[in-house]
Amino acid sequence: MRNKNIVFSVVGLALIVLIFGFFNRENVKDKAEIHEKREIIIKSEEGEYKFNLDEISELGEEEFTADLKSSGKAAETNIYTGVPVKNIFGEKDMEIKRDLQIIVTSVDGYVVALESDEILEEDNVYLAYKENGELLKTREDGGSGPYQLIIREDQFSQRWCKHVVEILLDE
Ligand SMILES: Nc1nc2c(c(=O)[nH]1)N[C@H]1C(S)=C(S)[C@@H](COP(=O)(O)O)O[C@H]1N2
Ligand SMILES: [Mo]
Repeated sequence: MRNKNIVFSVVGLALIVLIFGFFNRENVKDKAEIHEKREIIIKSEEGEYKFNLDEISELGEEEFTADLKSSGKAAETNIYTGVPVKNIFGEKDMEIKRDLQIIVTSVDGYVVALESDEILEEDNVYLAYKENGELLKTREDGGSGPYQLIIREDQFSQRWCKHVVEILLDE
């Protein structure tokens, strides 16, 4: 009797995993396509918008320095080119209210959470597409792009989400 219950539980769990995996398939494929085309999606309750590199670079491009701490290496100061994340939402008149979460998702499934208050700060949170004058390479080409989140004031780089495909303003 107990064995039977265990078997049912295991089969049940396996089914749940398969079903979720099936529905997630399209999602994973869409993200890979966006990554390959150097696009990015901005999302909130108000809607969903896709940008390409040209469109992003017109949203107040800035050059700035930030200290990258890669695992197993000494910190290095790099020059990045990018736009403040708040400008991307501003372009679509999406209001960034205080005390909200911003969820940044990458093509490899890495997810980073920020507070909307951090996005609103000056000179802190950027979506970068160049490092030391060169376009960030894709994951396949061994880079951290095409887009990487740079949080200048973070002491460590674990929230510097590489290969960003989506930024969600979670209301
Ligand atoms: N997409 C993605 N971004 C990521 C990570 C990751 O695994 N996937 N690792 C983070 C961590 S822990 C660090 S320290 C920085 C730098 O990573 P690196 O050590 O690979 O250069 O990227 C961050 N961004
Ligand atoms: Mo890290």
